[in-house]
Amino acid sequence: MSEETPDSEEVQSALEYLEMLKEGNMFVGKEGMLEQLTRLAKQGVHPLEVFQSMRKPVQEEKMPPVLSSFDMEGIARYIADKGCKQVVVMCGAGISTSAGIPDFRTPGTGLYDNLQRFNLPQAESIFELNFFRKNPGAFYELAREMWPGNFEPTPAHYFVRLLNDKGILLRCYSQNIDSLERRAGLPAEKLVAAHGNFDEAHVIDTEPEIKVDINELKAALDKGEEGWRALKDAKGGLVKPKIVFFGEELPERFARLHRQDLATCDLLIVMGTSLVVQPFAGLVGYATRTAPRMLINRDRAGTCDSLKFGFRFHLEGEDNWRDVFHEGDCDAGCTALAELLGWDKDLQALIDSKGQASVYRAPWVEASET
Ligand code: CNA
Repeated sequence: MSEETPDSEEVQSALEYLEMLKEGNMFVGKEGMLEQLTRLAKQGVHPLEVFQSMRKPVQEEKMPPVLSSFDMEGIARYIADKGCKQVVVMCGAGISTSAGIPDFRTPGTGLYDNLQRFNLPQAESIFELNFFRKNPGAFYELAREMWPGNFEPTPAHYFVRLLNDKGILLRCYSQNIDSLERRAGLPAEKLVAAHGNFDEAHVIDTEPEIKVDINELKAALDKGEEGWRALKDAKGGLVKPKIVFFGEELPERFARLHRQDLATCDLLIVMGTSLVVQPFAGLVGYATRTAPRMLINRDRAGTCDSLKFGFRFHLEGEDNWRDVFHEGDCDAGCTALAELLGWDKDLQALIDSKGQASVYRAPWVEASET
């Protein structure tokens, strides 16, 4: 995934690219531009990224509206009238904050504002491979705190489970590494843990990859520095849970499924994410053009001025034919949608029983199954 802080290789490559353009006389009479690009390159921003962002936003062909109203009521009506069966959910750290797991970017409470104790050059460094190679202790301490088992699913997690039990969930794409979707009872085939999780561990920088039992890593981390150093010696390298760091590839499952899923979805629900980490954020733009999209979040994210084919809910009239922004907490938003669909008792039963309750299929799914 990418949202990296500059490392020397990136800076080097960006500066070399600029040098090449300079030799080709690209900056004659445009010295100011060269100066600015050099400054950005030193921060790790490649000139190609700058050129790309200068391009005009991609124009989308408008469509007749696919919602009767551009709010949650409109979405609920659409689900029932259309008989949705292929809902895709995308979620991020915001669906787990009410479980007690901080997100990354919420000012004050987010992880990035609370990592000073690790003495990091920048907050993001804690999830960077280069930094981990040199200073694994910081990540290991954080991993110990966030280790699954210490937290319970939230109503938003049970809502995703509810969509599945109703028979209308195609897939849930999660950026979260806390595995709470699975703990809420979502079957493995319905989840794409796009940034990995704590299910498996591996020795970094090994090809073919050396796998390590995750419980072995957990036991080592519980012993503190002595434990992870001993594990490193025993395995011939640092062991890390299979969560995706900045600069690492996303799991093969993400690559294999996302295009087809988004091309066939009949509704996209996005929850609790700032939509700034790529390639995950780009999924919003892959949703088929006739599928309504709803963002449930504390703040706006992923609009088309920042994301290719992103949300258009901030645009007026015919410029928005399918997008809804429901401002607020994920739990409240999910509960409101369940209520509008007449599924609030089912949702509550799942929450109260910690996922043990059984739920009737959506009427249109039941009718098609009998
Ligand atoms: P982020 O960038 O921190 O954004 C979170 C978004 O959710 C922000 O827009 C918040 O305003 C919003 N938000 C926070 N709490 C709520 C709430 N209760 N209801 C509604 N909105 C809320 O996190 P992203 O997920 O967008 O960033 C992707 C990173 C976060 C992934 O790589 C994850 O691995 C990583 N992460 C995961 C966890 C986890 O597994 N629980 C925790 C922290 C970070």
